[in-house]
Amino acid sequence: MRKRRSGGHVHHHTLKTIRAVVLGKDGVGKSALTVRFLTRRFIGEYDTTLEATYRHHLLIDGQFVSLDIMDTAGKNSTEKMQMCISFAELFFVLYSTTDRTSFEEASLLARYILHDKSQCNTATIMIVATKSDLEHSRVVGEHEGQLLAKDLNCEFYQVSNSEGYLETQELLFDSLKRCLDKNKSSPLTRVKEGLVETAKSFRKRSLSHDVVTAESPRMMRSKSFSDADSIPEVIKPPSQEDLAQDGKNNRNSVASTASF
Ligand SMILES: Nc1nc2c(ncn2[C@@H]2O[C@H](COP(=O)(O)OP(=O)(O)O)[C@@H](O)[C@H]2O)c(=O)[nH]1
Ligand SMILES: [Mg+2]
Repeated sequence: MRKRRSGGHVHHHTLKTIRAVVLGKDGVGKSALTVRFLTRRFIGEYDTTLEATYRHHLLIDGQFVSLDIMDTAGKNSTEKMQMCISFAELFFVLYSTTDRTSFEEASLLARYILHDKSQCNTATIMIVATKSDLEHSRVVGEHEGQLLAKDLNCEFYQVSNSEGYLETQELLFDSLKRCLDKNKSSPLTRVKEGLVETAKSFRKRSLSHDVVTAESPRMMRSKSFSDADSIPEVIKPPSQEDLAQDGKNNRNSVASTASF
């Protein structure tokens, strides 16, 4: 599973931007998942009204990716959904395995995105069931989530935000990879690049060195992140010009979107 991510080939000159949004009923674990994506940590209590967009740099199969991820909160109005659809190409639609109404809402949200004409060819939707650790409180079976995803031709993941980070990291990387693959020009290009990647992957490197998990003090904006220990080291992305510029944009663009 990790080999796929450890290709040694690095495209120094390209930085792909992927915009993602995390959706779902309040309480399903959107903030918990976002924080797992960004810091690998689980804090337990999150500001329930905080809506924010974070920028995160990663390296996936030799491709530098700048991920803008919006953690939403509050009612999912039509206006808000339209804004999310125009913002993002990648959608994490969450429901809690312990809350059937959240499952129904997730179904509506995913259908809404799919039926929006401007997104029907480009959106990548991941249906994510959360709180799989709370087996005793489960009211939505795993097969129900699988069926929904199959029905909508989306991907399905069931995760626990509270127990470990590997499955949430896997979800993140798989979804970003899908977005990158969608952007690739042709099947032939894909085959060629695949061969190059396979050859390069003989030069094995460890996951921890390949996956750039940059995080920044902007997370300190929320009280929930005030524990200095929860801020992992900042790993400098290697393309200096691109990323110096990007860093500037970053400070401007990372802002609360509480005005939805
Ligand atoms: N046991 C468990 N609790 C979770 C999980 N995900 C989130 N929570 C908890 O559920 C509550 C709501 O999570 P939060 O991320 O704030 O939900 P949001 O409103 O969708 O952003 C918090 O108390 C979290 O600690 C999970 O996978 N397992
Ligand atoms: Mg939240």
